[in-house]
Amino acid sequence: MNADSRTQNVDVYGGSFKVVSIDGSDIPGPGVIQDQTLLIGAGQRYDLLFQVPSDQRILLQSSSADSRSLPDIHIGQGSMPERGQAKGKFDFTAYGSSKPDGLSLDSEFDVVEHLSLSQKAFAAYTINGEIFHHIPPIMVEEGDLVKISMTNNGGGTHPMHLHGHIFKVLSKNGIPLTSDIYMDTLPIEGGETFEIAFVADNPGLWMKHCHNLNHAASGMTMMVNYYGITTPYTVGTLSGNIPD
Ligand SMILES: [Cu+2]
Repeated sequence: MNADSRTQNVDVYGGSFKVVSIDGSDIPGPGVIQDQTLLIGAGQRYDLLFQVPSDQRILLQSSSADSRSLPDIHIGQGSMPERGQAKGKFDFTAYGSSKPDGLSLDSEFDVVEHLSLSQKAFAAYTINGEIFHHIPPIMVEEGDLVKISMTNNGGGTHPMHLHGHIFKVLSKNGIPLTSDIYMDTLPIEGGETFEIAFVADNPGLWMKHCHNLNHAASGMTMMVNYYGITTPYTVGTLSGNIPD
């Protein structure tokens, strides 16, 4: 499943299932769950594995109060499951198991950055109080181990997406994750702080932005740049490019 350019809350009714991967990265040891709501950030992808009952269908229903919510999805045949409030909110921070892979809060990081996500007047969405392209890039060397903490100091959800890399989610609100979760887009709700880490193994000039695209277009966009990589292109309408 994926969302569109806005975050979706998807209720799953009528059968047990596993979340086997997020953003294309497998989750080790996924457990069987039922009647859960999945918060799927804009740009995220979830892979679900169902046990379809013989006499009842599975229903996936977006509960976002948004005219652009996803259409209902029916799987299997038989009676409709009872709709209503899903019993729990899927918590990826305590789902699956851990296979130590050398990347943890105890790792020695070459680059450590903090990003404060917020907003200011005129509906501008900011990172560290600035909007693109006034936000300084995060500069890395190939091979660096990079840790970024991000706090949503405003309202709403910011699904923060990094191009060119997948990152490991290390902690939420200071509490280390008990499983190995890799993503390329992490939804951060108001008041939440996450720490993520990645290996700088793909030299380039990469966008890091909120995947709620009207937030991205309103400032919440920055770059992760490798030293020594340049581009002839410039940012802004003077270049002749009109941003969408
Ligand atoms: Cu956002």
